[in-house]
Amino acid sequence: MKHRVLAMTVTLLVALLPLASNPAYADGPNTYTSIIVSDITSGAPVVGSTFTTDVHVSVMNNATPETGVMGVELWIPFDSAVVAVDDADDNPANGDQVEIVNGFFDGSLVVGANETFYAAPAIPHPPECDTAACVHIAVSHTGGSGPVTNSSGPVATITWAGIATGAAGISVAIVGTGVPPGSVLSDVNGQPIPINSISVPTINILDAGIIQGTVLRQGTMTDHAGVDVVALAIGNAVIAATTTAADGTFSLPVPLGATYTVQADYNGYLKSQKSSVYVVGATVNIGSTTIRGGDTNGDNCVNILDIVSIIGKFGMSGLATTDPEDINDDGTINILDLTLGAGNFGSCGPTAWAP
Ligand SMILES: [Ca+2]
Ligand SMILES: [Ca+2]
Ligand SMILES: [Ca+2]
Repeated sequence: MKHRVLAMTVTLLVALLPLASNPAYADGPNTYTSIIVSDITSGAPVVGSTFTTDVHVSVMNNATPETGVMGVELWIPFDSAVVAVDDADDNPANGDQVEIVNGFFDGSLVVGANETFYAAPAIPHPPECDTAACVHIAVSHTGGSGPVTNSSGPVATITWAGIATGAAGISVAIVGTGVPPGSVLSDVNGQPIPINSISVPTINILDAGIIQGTVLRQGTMTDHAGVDVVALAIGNAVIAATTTAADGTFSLPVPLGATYTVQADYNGYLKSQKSSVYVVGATVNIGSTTIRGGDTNGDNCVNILDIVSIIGKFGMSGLATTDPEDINDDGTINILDLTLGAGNFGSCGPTAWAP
């Protein structure tokens, strides 16, 4: 028996040797392509709010002649009971579009298709789009760098609207059965380039919690509108972003059951921050904060550099509200702005979340 086991082992090794030394296995294809749907780049994956993901194309050549990508056609199925595409052109008459972007292509974009199907399309399509909704885009470019041989970048940004809790079910349909086709890349001669891999995150839509609060600007002569407020998750990823209304109030939809840091930021002011905001109920009100003026150079401290730049423009008027030395946004740089800076001299943000 021992002899027989040994003989089988030897036979197996011999059988495996040609495979292991086959260069086609070791090196893979000479041209390697992938389609990557990014994780959430902004917004929040919650019911009643929107979030964005980017669609990236990547191509790498490891031998000459190199294959270049001149066209990208993608079919992106998703579960329309959970998410919908938020119309990029805000025109309901032509259905729901996504935003086609430069990045992978650097020339003038030529868009052959940009449409969302919530029912089986009338045009040739992959089988997934019979049962799921699908985003369909086709894009090429003229000018620029021509065929893309070794690069990775976005071709589209999709804004999704959360409709119900559950998995968004986003995927990329690669394989079509003959005609109708699946997603495909094209070279400059109109020949298809195989897609070697896809990468799509699992995105779950959650019930929304709301963080409410108020941000007032010290010394403002206009109103309290336009302060940027963000909710950050652990690791400082932006989960939700908004701006204040004229009375300084804001409302940030975020996924329930997590802890956030809320930051308020406005041109010319120190940041203010509230950490450890645990959103477990439907709405959490974190109260009000007053942000402190005088940080003209945006380094989140008020020091001699800021005072010098206010003095340097002292007496100027008719300025845009975006002028950083016009702290109180009245269009004039005068003693009121200098006093704000002098009063906060030596302070750095983020300041405590306090009235
Ligand atoms: Ca539209
Ligand atoms: Ca400063
Ligand atoms: Ca002023």
